[in-house]
Amino acid sequence: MSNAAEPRHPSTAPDWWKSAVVYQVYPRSFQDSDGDGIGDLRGILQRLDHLERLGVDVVWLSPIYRSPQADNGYDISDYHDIDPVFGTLADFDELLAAMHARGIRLVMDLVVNHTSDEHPWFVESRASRDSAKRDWYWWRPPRPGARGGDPGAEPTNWESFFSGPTWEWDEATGEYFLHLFDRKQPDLNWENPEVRTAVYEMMRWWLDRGVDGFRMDVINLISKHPGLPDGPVRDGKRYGDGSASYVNGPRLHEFLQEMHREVFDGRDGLITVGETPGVTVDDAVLFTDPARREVDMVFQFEHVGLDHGVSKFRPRPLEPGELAASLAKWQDGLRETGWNSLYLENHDQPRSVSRFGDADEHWYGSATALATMLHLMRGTPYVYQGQELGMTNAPFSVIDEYRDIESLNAYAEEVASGTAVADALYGLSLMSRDHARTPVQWDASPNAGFTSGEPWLPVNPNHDRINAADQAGDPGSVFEYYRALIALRHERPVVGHGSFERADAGHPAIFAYERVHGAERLLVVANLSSAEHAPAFDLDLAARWTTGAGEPGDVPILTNTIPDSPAPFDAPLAPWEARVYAAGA
Ligand code: TEU
Repeated sequence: MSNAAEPRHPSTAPDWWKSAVVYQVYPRSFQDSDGDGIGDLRGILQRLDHLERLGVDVVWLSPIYRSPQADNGYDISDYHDIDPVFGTLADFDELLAAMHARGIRLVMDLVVNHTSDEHPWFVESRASRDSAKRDWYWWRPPRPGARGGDPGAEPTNWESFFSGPTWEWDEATGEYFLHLFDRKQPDLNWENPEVRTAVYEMMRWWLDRGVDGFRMDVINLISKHPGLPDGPVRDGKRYGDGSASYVNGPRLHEFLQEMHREVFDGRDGLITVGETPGVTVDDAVLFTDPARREVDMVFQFEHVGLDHGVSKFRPRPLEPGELAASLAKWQDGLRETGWNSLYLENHDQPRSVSRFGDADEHWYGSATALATMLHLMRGTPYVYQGQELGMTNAPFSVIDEYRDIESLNAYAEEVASGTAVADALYGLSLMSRDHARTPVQWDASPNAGFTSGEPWLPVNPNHDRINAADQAGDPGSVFEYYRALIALRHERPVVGHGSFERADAGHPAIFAYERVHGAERLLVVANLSSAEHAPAFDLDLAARWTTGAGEPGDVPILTNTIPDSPAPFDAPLAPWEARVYAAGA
């Protein structure tokens, strides 16, 4: 069914990305081509048929640059080269050309809040206090009166995203450097114009090579409040919360607009997405208002933080309706101006069918109902590798099975502060980033077709029943359902360009919304629970969609029930049933 002979012709409209679907490749876990157990660029090349068949328009590639891999490539030591574990620049050029030949655009991960501590910029910066690059990073003396290296002597009390303080003592030059993430990820000082010039030059280098845009890692952390004040210490916490000093910092919009002028002006057909933890709806409007010329869209974090308890690794169960309420709030907030990314998964999040669905009792239903809900909202949907197969969380039960630096640090800190091992492991079993990082399940063979060697992270044993080989071409599969959803966005302008109006007025587990674009209308009704529920709607909507037997609106154009049932829009929904109705086109 592949249409490789007739490549799709990507739209050239300035907002083409509104009708596009992005697929994220985490290269380490996608496909290994050389048997070292780690995915690589030539592996991606081998699997382009899968992406083309799915119908995605853009691939976002997580970092493949040269890196010591302390944070799986989010610690870059050379922005102008490919890490040998992933391949070479020649492999990269070949992959890019092969994607373009199939009408697929390629977006690079741009990690410029920090570099690796092994980047030559940082090596030079740390060499001496009067190094020409000293000021490219954040160096500070110990707290007045304290002795460098002693606990509490750090210049601020901030806690790192990866546990422990955000400061690392450098004995040789007698100062601390700032790292919001791991100690091997020192933060660049964007106050220094030389840093910004170097970053923009690097971005142009990749665009000149042919890439189609950037996903900008934690881009809303690049501007720090230069005073670097201490943050509040919350209950039960050892360190302070410094986020007020670096989330959406004072010069952020200035930097993004400068980047736009220096890098993107005069180049067409690109896509830019800012990863922005802690962003509010109002901030997101500013980032993505086209008139402000910053970024096309953001990744906001509200819905993936709903289940965090006192910490990410002490999660709480969600109430029915919480997820939909949060997503609908973002739909409303960006209804006039701005644009959002639609995502439930990425390489930092647990698998959505395990987290928001019912992977045990209603695996197919919940994987497809969640997909329906997400893909037909206003915004640009992102599919994370394996999500289109309904991949689930890993069944890891001992700490030795985990690899992720965030998980390992959080576990060590929990156990050191008295948490029972079983409780610390329970937190990881729900929230570890490694759940997203087990190898893609291509087939039922011993390593799921991912590698001929020993995979760097174990393959999920359920690959014998959840895998791409079984699903492609099977009309009752999660994969084919995703394919249909992606096709709907391409075929119907209402999906990319329509308005959003929430429509349900009954049980909180039912999420229903209407999309309208000119005469074209779409109604999505999804039961996001494992119980049957009858929907209720506001009256206006009922009047618009009760059209009488045989009229459009009575028969869903897409349903995740097997076999399809021609249910009217107000018929009760089975657990995790989702239906999509169309009219007027
Ligand atoms: O993540 C930034 C981020 O804020 C979080 O999602 C983070 O990964 C963590 O889960 C907080 O609990 C980006 C990248 O996506 C992530 O993989 C990197 O580790 C991080 O930045 C540093 O570059």
